[in-house]
Formats: sequence, structure tokens, C-alpha cells
Amino acid sequence: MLTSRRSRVSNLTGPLLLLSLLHCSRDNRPPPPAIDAAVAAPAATTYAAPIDASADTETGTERAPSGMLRVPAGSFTMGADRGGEADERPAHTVTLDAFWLDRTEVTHEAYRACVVAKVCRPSAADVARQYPGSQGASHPVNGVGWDDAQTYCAWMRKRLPREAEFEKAVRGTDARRYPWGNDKPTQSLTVFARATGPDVGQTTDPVGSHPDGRGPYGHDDLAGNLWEWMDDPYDPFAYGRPTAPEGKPAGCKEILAAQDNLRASGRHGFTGSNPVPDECERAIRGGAFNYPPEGLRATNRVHHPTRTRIVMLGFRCAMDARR
Ligand SMILES: [Ca+2]
Repeated sequence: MLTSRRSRVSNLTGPLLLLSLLHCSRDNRPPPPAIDAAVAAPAATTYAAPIDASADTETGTERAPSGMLRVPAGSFTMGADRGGEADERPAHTVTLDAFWLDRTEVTHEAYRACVVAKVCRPSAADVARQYPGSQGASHPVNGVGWDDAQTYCAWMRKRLPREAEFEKAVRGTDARRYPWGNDKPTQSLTVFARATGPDVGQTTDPVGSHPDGRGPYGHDDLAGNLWEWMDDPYDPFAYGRPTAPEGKPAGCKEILAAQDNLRASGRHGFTGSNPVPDECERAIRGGAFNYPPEGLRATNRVHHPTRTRIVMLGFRCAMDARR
């Protein structure tokens, strides 16, 4: 697993229902209730890094959504000209509007509130059974598919981040290689290179346990801890498309056609020896607790079928900023 840096972070994908194209209208979902701590957090919970109340300060005329940090509008460098894989090239300038991004990965505690509200389905029971050390209330929720992540974010009146947004939150405007800068990962900065096992310390840490590794806008665990679902379909040719300056990939129809062409030309995959996907998969970003340091680089692009529910994959939410 550690040597397979892209395409599939695990072979643990189960034969779960493919819900990717069938999720309900956001407008039909019940709104998130005020979270009753007694319901949402039945276990003893102590956040390693409680949400900073200062996030509720005024930012211009827009109040910061609780638990979210702003990424300002403007241009940044996406991708790289050297290193990594072909789908990370070339380095190019992307311009984005301002947006909000959750400071941390969504926790089990937060996700459980959505399950109690009967909006979200529970995270995967087999993951919880095999990796109980990853199930603490303040650990990032894992065992959730792309639809689960999207449902949760919509319930919170948010959305999943785009690849370009996530990469900007990691790199800022100085094209850094990791959220904290260009130094290689250390155990102080983030969670990575762990020998996966069932116990505490063999998978994730509670969110926000490594403040020295925060990104340029203050977000925790952008590299390491868990991979994170992106809103975008995975498009290996995204950086060469006319929409690249906006950080936008093609739609699923064009992506499927591109994958068919790769297969017809005898390519095993866009890079490496991985098979060419035969469905429209979704991008994931950031690396995880079981990955080697090079897998945590900001430009690394990996993808999975939407139904994937595994121990090393979670998410956080984003939101448009008004100005
Ligand atoms: Ca992460």
C-alpha cells in the first residue's frame, strides 16, 4: 500500500451501493438542528484543538462561519513542473474567489450528529471494527464515501472543496510544497508513515493535534491524518484544459472519453501501472497517516470511486465567501 502512491489508496473498497449520481436535492434535506452536545457527543470528548472562538469575528461585512477559516481571493500556483506524476504538471496560475474552509477534518462527533438527525448514514462498520483506535470522537471521521461527505456538507449548508481550493489552502501564494513550508514532514508537523493497526497511534490523531503543521491560512491537517474527498471528478488532463486557469476539471462525460482513449491506446493508466478507471471517480487530496512523506506533497492528486469507504479517507467542508 505504501508504495502505491496514486489512483487507489487501498483495495478495501467494498461492493457498496453506487450512490454518486443519485444523491438527493440539497433543497429537500432537513436543515441541521442546533447540535445538542448530549446527543452529538455521548462519549467523553476532549478536543485536542477546540474550535477557536476567534473564528466568530467579523471579516469585513461577513461573519466567519463557525469552525471555518477564510482563504482570500486571488491567484496561486497549482501543480508543479518537476517531481510527482504527470497529472501534477505543469505548474500554472489559478485564480479563485475567496472561500471558507473548515479548519479541521470533520470529526466523528460532528458526523454523528448528522447520523442522529437521520440525514447521514453511519460511517462504515467494518472500518470501525478493524480500526477502533481511529474512532475517537475527536478523530476525523473515516469510512465515509463521497456521497456521505457531500450529504454532510450540504446538511451543514456547506459543500465539498474543489481540488484547486484545497491546493490553495495548502500552498498559499508562495507555491510551498507542504502546508507548513518546504521542509519535509516530521512527526511533530503531521501524522504520516504509521504502521497501520487497530490501536490508538496506529491510524489517526485527533484533529488539530499538530498546530506546527498548519497551512498558510491556519487550517489543520491539510497534509496527513486522513485523505480528504474533493468535490471534483478526477480529470488527469485537467491542467491542460481551457478551464485550468479557473482550477476546473472537465465533466464526467469528457473524462470517461479520455479514459476510454487511454485504454484504447494500450496505456495501463495515466501514470504508473494502475488500471485506467472505467468510471468517473472523485479526487482526494492531502495524504494520510499511512503514507510516506512524499505522498503528502501539496500537488499530489489521487482518486477513488465515490462508493469507497476506507480507514484512511475522510473530508472537510468548504463554503463560498460573499466577498
Ligand atoms: Ca487531511
